[in-house]
Amino acid sequence: MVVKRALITGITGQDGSYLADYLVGLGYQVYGLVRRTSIDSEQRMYRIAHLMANSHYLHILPGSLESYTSVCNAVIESKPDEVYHLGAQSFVKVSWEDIGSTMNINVNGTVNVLEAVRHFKKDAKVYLACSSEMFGNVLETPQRETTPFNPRSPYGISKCTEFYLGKNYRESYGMFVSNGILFNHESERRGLEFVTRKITHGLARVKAGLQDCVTLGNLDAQRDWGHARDYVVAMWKMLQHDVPDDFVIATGETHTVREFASLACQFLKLPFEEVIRVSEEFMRPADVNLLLGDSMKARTQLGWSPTISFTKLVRDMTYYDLRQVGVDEVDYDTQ
Ligand code: NAP
Ligand code: F7E
Repeated sequence: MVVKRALITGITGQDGSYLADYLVGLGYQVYGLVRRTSIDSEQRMYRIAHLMANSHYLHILPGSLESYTSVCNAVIESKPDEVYHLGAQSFVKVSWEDIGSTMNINVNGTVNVLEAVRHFKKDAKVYLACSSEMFGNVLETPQRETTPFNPRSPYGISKCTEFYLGKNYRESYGMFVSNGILFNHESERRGLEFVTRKITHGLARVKAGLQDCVTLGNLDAQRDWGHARDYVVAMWKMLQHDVPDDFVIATGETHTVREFASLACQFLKLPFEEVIRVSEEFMRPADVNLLLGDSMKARTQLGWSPTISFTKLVRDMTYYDLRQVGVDEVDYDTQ
């Protein structure tokens, strides 16, 4: 049997780590591009530490997306059948505070990946991590592949550019480049800066008596939240499809930040009005108010569908964070 080889950028992040788990499980040899500063950081490497213990399947290649040379070296060394380009400055709020890095990493980084593949492994199939943030101030609901983009943040603009780069390399060079338009997906491995994990981690600390409350921004924002473990399967399925294409990946359900926080409070038996506060500090210059995806194309053409419900997502994240702060979950109602 031929063993497939995959190169993942962003392997230390939420999605990269779940994708590495999935591909190793399928018998792939997995190569991960990791920044030098992160290789030495236990905090940055924690999501793939369990895989590092089995280095027969996982290979770490030092490099950064801004450095064309390092991306070329990674492609030459890994000789990938499939490239999953997940590395990015992915936090929307920071994209206003540091637009330069956001564009350098997300736009120039994508050019570097596509050029390195074009020059050194043109037959590799490429996955690009596009985003529902491209729909921004939405022009249609639900949002699907044909919905016009209307981004509201520098991050959203960078992802629109990534989308068009993918389409252009497909059309100009005949390369297999697929764009995944993924709606928000979360997990126990989500970064603490994103609202879902900020809520579950913060409330677990409140329950443990380590802080009084969790302070948030826009509680009315609505998101179509799925679980990252389901979404990495969609990435893989896109690269097993006969032709490269663009696919929306979403659950088809939307919930407010308030609903997410209130459900987490219910699981922990905490009074929402007392433990959730609001501050201007966490508001954005322009927010995306409503996201709701229609993933019918992926469901019919890729045979993909989400398996983890909103309630299970909130419950799993909440109890995970509770265990992290040393409180035993069995004392709480898990229904
Ligand atoms: P994440 O947890 O923030 O991970 C980002 C990854 O990118 C990390 O491994 C990070 O490495 C790496 N990275 C950042 N700058 C880099 C650079 N200059 N050179 C090399 N690597 C760099 O993000 P995620 O949630 O897994 O998302 C994965 C991708 O999907 C991103 O492109 C994101 O924009 C996109 N996306 C995410 C969602 C979502 O809801 N999660 C939805 C749609 C699209 P370090 O550890 O070194 O920082
Ligand atoms: O915000 C509101 C905030 O930072 C969600 C990234 O993975 O998904 C993610 O981007 C909503 C926004 O995710 C706080 O204003 C309220 O309306 O968790 P978030 P995001 O901006 O939707 C997309 C699809 C990506 O592609 C991105 O890479 O929650 N909100 N209060 C807050 N958000 C944060 N972070 N912190 C708060 O205190």
